[in-house]
Amino acid sequence: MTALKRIGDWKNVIVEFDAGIAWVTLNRPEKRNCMSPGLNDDMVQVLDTLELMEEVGVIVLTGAGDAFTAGMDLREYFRAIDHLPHLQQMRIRRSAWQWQWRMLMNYPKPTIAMVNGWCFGGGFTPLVGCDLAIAADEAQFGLSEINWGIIPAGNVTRAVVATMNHRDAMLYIMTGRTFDGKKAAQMGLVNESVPLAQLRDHTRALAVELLGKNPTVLRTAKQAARAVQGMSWELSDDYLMAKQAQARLLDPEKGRDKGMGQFLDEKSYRPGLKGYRREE
Ligand code: ACO
Ligand code: V55
Repeated sequence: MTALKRIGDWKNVIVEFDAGIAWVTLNRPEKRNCMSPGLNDDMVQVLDTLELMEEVGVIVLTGAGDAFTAGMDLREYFRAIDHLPHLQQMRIRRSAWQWQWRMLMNYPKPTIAMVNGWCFGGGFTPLVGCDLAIAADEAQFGLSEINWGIIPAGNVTRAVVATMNHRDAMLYIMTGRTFDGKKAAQMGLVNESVPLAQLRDHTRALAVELLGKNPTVLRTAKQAARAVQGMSWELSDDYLMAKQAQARLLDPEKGRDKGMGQFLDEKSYRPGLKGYRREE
């Protein structure tokens, strides 16, 4: 494994860089990486920073120790702010939603959630905010809100119904039962699950695959896949043609023309089977 280079100096998040991949690790292992206002503020800054770093092509979100994240911090994010004026509570909630879904869902670079362990409640929002997710077979997920007397808010319910089918969503929202990584993959909450010992290498391989794609086109494709979800077919068709025209205009490597030239003229590759040669 190549050496990871540490970037920045955040209290609650470790950011390491390695050959185009930024490994973002929620780092409160003694608190199972539960999300405090401080951690949320750090994550807003981390995502802002990585967005502009040319050398960062893919982001992997994971957790230190044996948790991905135990959800929102019941002490610091809930009880400690109960007595604050509503406007101050709203400000504290803002940094949570800001990174967990607003920033992640429209992020200009591909994002992968690498679920290494516990993933509860509020953890589902950044999980679903990431484009792709790989879990350890051993990871345990749960919508535990019902177990401590709240409903899954903070857009957790929205994230769940966007990824799980109606029966599964209802079952886990209403019971708070836990399920493992294999079950999460079977339900489509994550793309796949692998033994914990293979999780990092497996995730790296997916990240490297994404690094091989044209970044302008990849960004446009993933943002479009989110955007069309709220559109009629009429609007979506027009939007997608416009986005494709925009991507073509913005693409410095002129991928579309390269791809066609290498297939139709040179006959040097088959787009159904792999990508065009990007160098040259
Ligand atoms: N909020 C605040 N503190 C937490 C949280 C949390 N969500 N999760 C864990 N911690 C703290 C514990 O209070 C404990 O702190 P302490 O050492 O100061 O006493 C420390 O993290 C370790 O927790 P343990 O419970 O001892 O760890 P264990 O490995 O035995 O269990 C587990 C891990 C299952 C994740 C357990 O900590 C747990 O149930 N956490 C809460 C999960 C949850 O319901 N999250 C909220 C979801 S709802 C929402 O996010 C809106
Ligand atoms: C919850 C989660 C939140 C939040 C408020 O699931 C409540 C409970 C993900 O953030 O801001």
